[in-house]
This record gives sequence, C-alpha cells and structure tokens, in this order.
Amino acid sequence: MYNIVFTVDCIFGQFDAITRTSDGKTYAFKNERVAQLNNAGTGVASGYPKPIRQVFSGLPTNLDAAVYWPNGKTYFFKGNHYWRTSGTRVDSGYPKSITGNWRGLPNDIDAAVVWGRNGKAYFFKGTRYWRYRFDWDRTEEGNLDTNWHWPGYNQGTVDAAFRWSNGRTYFFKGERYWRYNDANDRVDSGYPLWTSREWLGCPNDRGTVPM
Ligand SMILES: [Ca+2]
Repeated sequence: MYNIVFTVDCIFGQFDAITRTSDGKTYAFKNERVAQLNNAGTGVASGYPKPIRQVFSGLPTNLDAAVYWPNGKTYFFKGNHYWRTSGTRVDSGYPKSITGNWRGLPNDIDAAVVWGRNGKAYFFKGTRYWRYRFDWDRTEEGNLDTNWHWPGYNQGTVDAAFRWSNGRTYFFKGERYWRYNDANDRVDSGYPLWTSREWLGCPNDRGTVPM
C-alpha cells in the first residue's frame, strides 16, 4: 500500500500551475489534483496530493496558471476566466472574464509570476510573454520572446512559474525546472533539475524520464 501511494506522489512531476498563498503555503496543481509542498521544498505535505475541490473549493480542474499577487491574493487562470482566492478560499463573485479585467492580457495563458527584480507580473503564453504593470493596471507594450529575455531558459514555452520564499523565480517545463536568479538576471548554474526529485522528494528513479 505504501508503495502505491508513493508512486502516485512521484508521478506528479509535471505541473499545470504552481503558486504561493497568503498563508505561506506552496501549492502545485496537475489535472484534477493539488499537492501542498513542504516549506523546505523537499517533499509533499501529509495527505497530498488531494482533489483540488477538497482544498480550493470552487476552483476548476486543469488550471492554466496561478500567481501570488502583492495584495495577498492569489489569482488562478483557466481559458478566458480567472478566480481570486484569499488563501485557499475563493472570493465571492468569481470567476470573472479575463477580457475587461486584465487589460491587454490574452486568454489561455500558460504561466504567470511576479518577478522580484522589478515587481511586475509576467504572463507567459506560447513562446512569448506579457508584462503587467500594477500602477497602470494593464500590460506594457506588446509581448516579448521568452527565450530571448530570460537568459539560460531556452525552452520556449513555460508550463508553470512562481516566486518562492527564497526570492528566486522558478520555471517549470515538462518534468524539469529552472531556478532564475533575479539579481543576476539569468538562470543559476546547475539547472535544470528534476521536479519530482527536488520538489516532491522522490528518488532518482521515480517519476522521471531519461534526459
Ligand atoms: Ca500552465
């Protein structure tokens, strides 16, 4: 029985979305499930992964992206809608449509993160990204090429991204992740690493595919 549970946890190595919440927790989402990650980043909290509806009642499955906002709220995106939560509780009045509420932002985004270097929000879709300014409450000019502007990250598209408690920005793609050094403005040396091993605490031969 233990091995079965362990295997289920360790195949959870590709994320739809990952974010922090105002209660200081980190959550990773995949399909209909969510895993709360240990604060040390080396395993999954007891009892996880769980169905999303058990933890974030009112959120849909198969999320596109999530981002922790400076106002203490967390925003979740799917298709042409978004949900705002306080911790794990969905605020009343959601979902709302992206169009009309996030000026300049497209639907069907892949990933989102507030970058530590300039405090702007970055939304990734396909091989490009949109930069959102809080003081303007809209996106900046056009959209930009992800590979060109994030040195060391050369994967084109992004599955999920977030800023962790250590102030670093993380990009997830497939079963691997890249740690971005906001101060140096490039990916730290030694990356990418395996998501399941480093974030879920799985051994080398579980939940991974050959490079
Ligand atoms: Ca995604």
